[in-house]
Order: sequence, then C-alpha cells, then structure tokens
Amino acid sequence: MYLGLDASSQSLSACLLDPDSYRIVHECSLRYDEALPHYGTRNGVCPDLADQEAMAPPLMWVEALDLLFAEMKQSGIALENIRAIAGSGQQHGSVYFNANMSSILNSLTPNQSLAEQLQPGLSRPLSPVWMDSSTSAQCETLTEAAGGWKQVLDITGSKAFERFTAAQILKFMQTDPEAYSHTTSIGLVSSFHASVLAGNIAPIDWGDGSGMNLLDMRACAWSDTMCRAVSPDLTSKLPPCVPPWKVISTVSPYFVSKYGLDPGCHIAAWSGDNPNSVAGLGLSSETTAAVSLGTSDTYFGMMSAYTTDPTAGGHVFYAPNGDYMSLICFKNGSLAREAVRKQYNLTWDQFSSCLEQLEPGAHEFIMLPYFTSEIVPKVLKPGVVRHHLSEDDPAANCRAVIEAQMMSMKNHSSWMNVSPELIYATGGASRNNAILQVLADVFQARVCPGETGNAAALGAALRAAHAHLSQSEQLTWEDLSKATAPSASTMIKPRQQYAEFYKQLAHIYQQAEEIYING
Ligand code: ADP
Ligand code: XUL
Repeated sequence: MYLGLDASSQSLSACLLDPDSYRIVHECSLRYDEALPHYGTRNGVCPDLADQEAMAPPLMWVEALDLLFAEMKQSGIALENIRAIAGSGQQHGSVYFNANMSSILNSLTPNQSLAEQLQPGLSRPLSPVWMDSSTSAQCETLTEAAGGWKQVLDITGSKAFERFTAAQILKFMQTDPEAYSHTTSIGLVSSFHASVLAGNIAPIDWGDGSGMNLLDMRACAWSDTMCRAVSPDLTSKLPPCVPPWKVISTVSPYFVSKYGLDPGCHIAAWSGDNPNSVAGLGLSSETTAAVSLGTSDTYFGMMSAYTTDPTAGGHVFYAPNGDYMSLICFKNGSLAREAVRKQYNLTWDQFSSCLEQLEPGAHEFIMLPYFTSEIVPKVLKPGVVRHHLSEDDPAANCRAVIEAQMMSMKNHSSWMNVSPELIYATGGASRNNAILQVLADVFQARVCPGETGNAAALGAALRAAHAHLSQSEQLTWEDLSKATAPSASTMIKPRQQYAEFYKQLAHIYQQAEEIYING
C-alpha cells in the first residue's frame, strides 16, 4: 500500500491506496481540538494570541501522528505492507529546531511518545501558521532589502505576504533574538512531519518551498537575494530544497518497532496541501481548474509557463510534476461559512436549503464577508458589510456569503487568463452540492467533486507511489493521476440562464470591494 498523510490546519488524515489499482482502501482522520484537547486549540490554532497572530503547537502535530498510527494499527491495518509514505502540510507554517534536534530524531525510542522526546529539540514552542497576518512591517522591510515588490514577485512567484515564511522568520528574529540564536535549522509543517517519520532533518520540497518567499522559482534553489533580505545567516539554517518526487529516507526505526512498519518503507518528501491537492485531483490541463473549500478557500490551476500575477494577489508554486501551478488563497472560506451557519443555528442541510430557497438574480443584496482578516483582497481589519441585506434573513445571508466567495474567486482569478470548462472541487465543503451549484453558475463551468473530500491526502499517497516507483521504472505523473481523477458521474452543470446575472454581479462586487478597501 501507499500511505498519504495530510497535516492540515484542523486535522491529521490518512489515505491508504491499493498498489495496483491506486484505489483508496482506507481513510481516517482526527481533529486536533477534539482528539488532543489538552493543547487547548480552537480550529487547530491557539486562542488568546495577539491581534492578527495565528500559531499552533508543533508537539500537538506529532502527538497526532502517534495517535493516528496507533489507531490504524488497532483497526487491523497491515501497516507492514506500506511501501512508501508521503505527506501534505498546511503551507507556510514554520518549525524551529535547536542543535539537539538532529540527534533526537536519530535516536527516537518506542518507550516514550514522540511529543516527549522532540520537545527539547525545539527552539520555539509555537509555530506561526498560514492564518497569521501580523507581519506587515516585516514584509515591507524585506521587500525593500530585496529591491522592491516586483523583484520579490519575479524571483519567488509571489510578492511578500504576511503568512509566507520569510516574513515570519524575520519577525521571530526581531522579537526573540535569543531563541533565534539557538535555532540551527528551520523547517515547514510538511518537512517537520517528514523529519519525524524519517528520523532525520528532512529537506523541503519545491512545492511547499514556493510558499516561503525564499525560493528562486527559476533556479529551484534558495535565493541569495531573498535569504539575505531576512538575515545573512539564513541559508545556513535552511535544509536542502528537493524535487517533490524525492525519496528522502527509509522510515525511522521508531515506527518499525512501535507500529510494525517495514524497515524498508520509503519516506518521500512531503509537500504543501495545495500542490498535493493538484496531484489528488489529477489536474494536468490549463482548461481545468480546481477549488479547495477547506478552512481557507483556494483556487488553482496548472501553468505551462512561469507567469506571475500583475496585480500581485496570486501566487505561482511548483506543482508535484515539476510544472508550475497558480494559486489564490482566500482566508474567509469555511471560517466565513461556519460563522453564518452558526449565527442562524443551522445544520449544513438547513444551510443548503436556505441557499436553494432564493433564486439567483431575484434579489439585490450583496455581502463583503470579511469575518476575519482577508488575504485576497488584502483586508487587515475584519468587517462584514451588508448592502440591501437584513441580518434577520437567514436564507439571504446564506446565499450572500456563498455568492460573495464565488464572485471573489471569479474576479481575482482573471489574471490567469483561462476560462475553465471544468472545475474540480475538494475540501470539507465540496460535499455540499448547493454550494457547488453556485460555483458552477458563477464560472459557467461544470463542477466535479473529488472522490474523496480530502484530495490533499490522496495526492500525498499518489506522490508516495510516484516517488517509490520512479526509483525503478519509468512512470509518468499523468499515468498515475489518471487513475484517480474524479468521475464525471457526479458532475454539477452550470445553469446558463444565470450567466448574465453573474457577469453583472461580478462588476458590482469589484466596485464594492474597491470602495471598501480604498475608502
Ligand atoms: P482543512 O483541511 O483546511 O482543515 P477541511 O477541508 O477538512 O479543512 O474542511 C473543514 C471544513 O469543512 C469545516 O470547517 C466545515 O466548515 C466544512 N464542512 C464540513 N461539512 C460541510 C458541509 N456539508 N457543507 C459545507 N461545509 C462543510
Ligand atoms: C495557501 C494557504 C492555505 C494553506 C492552508 O497559500 O495559505 O491554503 O495552505 O490550507
């Protein structure tokens, strides 16, 4: 079997694939808040931090690893049959190691938990994660040091963003120079999990490395200009950057003795959740886009050439096959949908009924849904604006929040210059057909929900197979991903009668957004 793990914002999930058919044979998941309540997280992050900060305890993530392997073993899964493991991490989050980490990883004993053993190897007990937007000052500093935003965009595929790792490292260095001086190595959420499984400090793959503002996207190597803009010693603290299909090691003896894994089981490089979702959805053409409706909403597609967003809201990352992918991230994804659902005390079924109650075009309301600060468009101060929309009307608010999200995706993806004919959907909300219908109507494209709500875990499992098999045979990524592309039987069709209405609404949203942002 091939195992894909997904260490996402709120949960750790596993997806096991049959080695011949690449079909899913087992899936399981645990939510950090519920399975590990002693860390006190809310939606996977620590409550009560300073304004705009978002952090999570890395020890919680490793405790979750122990728990998930124990659960899989207990439910009778033949873990000894796993040939290779790869994984997916929430992007941008960083983990800080001191000089002890390497030897701790090398000598993990099954008699103690991972969390107990790894604790002395961390130089920072909390990891900043992608929801953090507290580093605007650092973004400015490093942009200036690197020669301006156009230079940063050109080198790294993105302008400096608050959640990206470069600005986060700079903030750590400025606010806790003592702890920074004890930091000998910096990893990502993805490479941290890979390090634990491999029993060695793991490299960072190109895909997740693209979300750091530190990778030279043309050279596939750490950019001197960008690293220096953070700190002259930064390059010495970064692990190597490797292709996403690299086998980095065999599994650590810890997992062999404790959970019965085969000592020859390969650990492949982990990557970010968005590149993994590209793999899990079998995305390979520019006319097909994908939407991930998870804690954040992301919109992404494949790119044949390196093209950056002139409006600088979007990103270019490396895809798992070594091509480029475009990506836009909206923070008010499930966070905003949940806020509306909870405000009116609705179940998801009731939310869907509300959404279907009102016909598109039969109303004039709009909502700007910044329940929390927003990445695209950049809104640092949360605020919800309702035009012609009464807060007392649950159905109207359900429709307004979903339309607002889809309008934002439509408007902000226009730089990609492709009108997708087909959109694959993944993430927790992709099981909601009423939401997907709005997506189909707004983009006038067919929408196909993924076979699993978790394309990131599936993509990781496929990447494990790709890395493992590439060692001995010629295997094209296209062959492998065809095996799992979502089936057309569950396709949601766009309703043409709403095309014109949504075209007009897109202009209205664009104007409303501009007025909100520019005052
Ligand atoms: P992440 O991987 O970012 O942690 P997921 O992709 O697992 O998140 O999505 C989790 C979210 O999915 C939950 O916060 C919840 O709001 C949403 N969700 C779950 N079921 C539904 C549903 N039926 N309709 C809409 N949203 C849903
Ligand atoms: C992408 C982003 C989020 C995280 C968490 O840039 O910040 O999608 O990867 O899912």
